[in-house]
Amino acid sequence: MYEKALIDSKAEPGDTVKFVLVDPAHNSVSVEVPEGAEGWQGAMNEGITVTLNEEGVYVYKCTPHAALNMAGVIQVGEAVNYDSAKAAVDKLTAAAATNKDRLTGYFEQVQQ
Ligand SMILES: [Cu+2]
Repeated sequence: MYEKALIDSKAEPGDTVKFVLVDPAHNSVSVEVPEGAEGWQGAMNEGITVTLNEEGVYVYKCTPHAALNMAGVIQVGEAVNYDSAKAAVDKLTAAAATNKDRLTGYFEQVQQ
């Protein structure tokens, strides 16, 4: 599991987030990023470092464990893409088989 996976976080534009692999068979892939921001596609069994340059809400998941709702939320500055981020969270949650309240619980902590 990633050190920071499944933990909501608030960052500032330009901050770097490092996903550290501490357990095999995971990755980190962005699902929703603010307009103008670059998404990321972490390889399986590798950590990834991403720089979050744009303000907004970033939603990410672990591809092989999306069914477990293994996903997270990072808020960078203002939540300028709140609605589209919420839509991404709702979509991931609807597709998940278990832990239905996990990601929505993180998203509830996003400050508007
Ligand atoms: Cu995983």
